[in-house]
Amino acid sequence: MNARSLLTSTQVADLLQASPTSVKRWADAGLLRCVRTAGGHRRFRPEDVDLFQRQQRQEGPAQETTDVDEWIVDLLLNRPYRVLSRLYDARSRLGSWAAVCDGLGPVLREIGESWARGELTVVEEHMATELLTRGLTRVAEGQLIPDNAPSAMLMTLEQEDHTLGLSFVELALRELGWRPVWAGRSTPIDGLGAAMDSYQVDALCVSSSEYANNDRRMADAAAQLAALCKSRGVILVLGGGGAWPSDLAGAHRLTNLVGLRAVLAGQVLAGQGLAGRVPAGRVSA
Ligand code: B12
Repeated sequence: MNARSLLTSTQVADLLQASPTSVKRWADAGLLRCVRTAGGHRRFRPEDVDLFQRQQRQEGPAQETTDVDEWIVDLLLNRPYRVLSRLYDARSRLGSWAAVCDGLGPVLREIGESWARGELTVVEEHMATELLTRGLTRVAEGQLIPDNAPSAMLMTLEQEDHTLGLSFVELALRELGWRPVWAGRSTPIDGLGAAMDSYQVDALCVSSSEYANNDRRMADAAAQLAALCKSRGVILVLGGGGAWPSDLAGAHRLTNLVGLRAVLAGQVLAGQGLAGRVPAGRVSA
């Protein structure tokens, strides 16, 4: 294709009547295909813009990624009822809590970038993310899970305070009929095996944010976790934007919650002894 027939983000924004920031966000989220110039700028083929436009029309305004700015306004203005109503509205449109939480990824990333650009203060960032966490917890705890349901321990590694990914995991788990067992933030690997034994967990879900960008440290931690899980027959799921190794035997490396549904439902279908403990009707992906 001739480089001159490619469109810039601003030209696409004009065509779609959106802001260039939204266009870049759609591209980065993989919703709108783009190519990069040698200088790293995004360029768009007209047919990809056309396809995106048609998909948007078909799917209507249901794409969670399109209302990032509205989410951020409600979070920053500390509107708990609006946040809850947004969560339930998104659930009704997107069909699963996993999809809702994946749709919240761009909201959090935008909050992080606004903070890094100096547009949000640390206090505002804390307030916005606390409000979201509280909303997610409130929704999650409304879904009661029987004590004998399969369970997953949720944790982040030591020095990792980013727990929102775990709140996402909790919602996705409960919807599948799984019971979350919170170890939470900055959990040491020492003593983890004993805890997994006494709580008899079926899976270990570990979240790490982009802050966890030390490849070596992440690879070491992942190997230790894989060994602990393998010897106990526990499913290991490594999620979030951190630098987990991508090809570790004995671990599922996931970057979204919809994938978690697929992994856990797959485990049940694979008949690994959990099927009898999952409430009927809860296991389909
Ligand atoms: C909220 C937030 C905080 C909050 C966390 C509150 C909380 N309870 O979680 C607080 C204020 C505590 C915080 C602190 C810090 N933060 Co902070 N934070 C963020 C922010 C805005 C969102 C993090 C988040 O929840 N991401 C969740 C989603 C969006 O990201 P994700 O990891 O891609 O996960 C997706 C999937 O993988 C899936 N998923 C996640 N986990 C799991 C797990 C499983 C099992 C599965 C299946 C799926 C799954 O869910 C998501 C949606 O699909 C990010 C911005 C960003 N880009 O992430 C910065 C960010 C991560 N923070 C950053 C920084 C620098 C810090 C601090 C060092 C700031 C400081 N100077 O104190 C500290 C570090 C604290 C620590 N020791 O961990 C930087 C890291 C940059 C870097 N590469 O180092 C970021 C990227 C902001 C930025 N743009 O600069 N932070």
